[in-house]
Amino acid sequence: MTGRFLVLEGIDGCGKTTQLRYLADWLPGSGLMSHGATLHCTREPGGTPLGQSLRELLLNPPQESAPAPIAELLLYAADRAQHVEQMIRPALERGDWVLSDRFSGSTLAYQGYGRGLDLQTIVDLERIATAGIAPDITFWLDLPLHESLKRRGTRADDRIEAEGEAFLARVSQGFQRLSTERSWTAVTAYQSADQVQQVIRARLRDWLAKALP
Ligand code: T5A
Repeated sequence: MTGRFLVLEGIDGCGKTTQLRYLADWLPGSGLMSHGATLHCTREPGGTPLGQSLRELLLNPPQESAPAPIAELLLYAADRAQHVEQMIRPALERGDWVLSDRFSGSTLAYQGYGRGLDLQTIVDLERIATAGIAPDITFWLDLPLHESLKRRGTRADDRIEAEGEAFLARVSQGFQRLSTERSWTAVTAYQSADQVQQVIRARLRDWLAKALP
């Protein structure tokens, strides 16, 4: 596997999409990617055509179709299995770079710490769904809850966001624990988008300098 797999994680509204766009503009000309490598930007849920359908079912289900917690967990795992098989693994095998808005850390944070589902079951499912693919580096955008709520403003909540503040607080604590346990790169997201981006770029350069021979 010669490519690189980068992931952005964090609570809703922490700025992942914004940072992903900045990285997508900068990375190809940054000199960090090897010659001929392509950058693929993607997200979970919804990184494949099947995943796009699953995303709709998960976030905006038709009335009375909202999944029960275990069904929700399995749908996120199905989205990931398809994403890895159809998109991420082939790209990495070609030597390309993949930049994903969320990956398996989100399932531990939301379904594990948020919903209270068994963490070991989630780790077992992660192993099945990812089939050995793991991010090379995960940036955790650390944002206080009140700022996340403020940034989301009056935008309509999806089904997960509508779980409310106590749920999001558990998710947030989960991300904090995961960041330590999994040695993620923590970035303070409570600063301007430009400042966040500069920190991410610096941390990425440092990491690549150590990771590359
Ligand atoms: N989920 C997902 C699970 O429960 N389990 C799983 O396994 C997975 C994979 C996905 C939902 O599914 C859940 C988690 C989610 O609830 P989503 O729409 O993909 O839903 O994810 P969200 O994270 O909710 O997407 P958002 O668009 O809400 O948040 P982002 O991408 O983190 O934030 P962004 O960049 O869109 O920014 C939000 C707002 O803040 C502003 C932006 O302009 C925007 O208005 N902003 C800033 N403002 C001030 N300072 C900054 N530094 C700013 N950066 C951005």
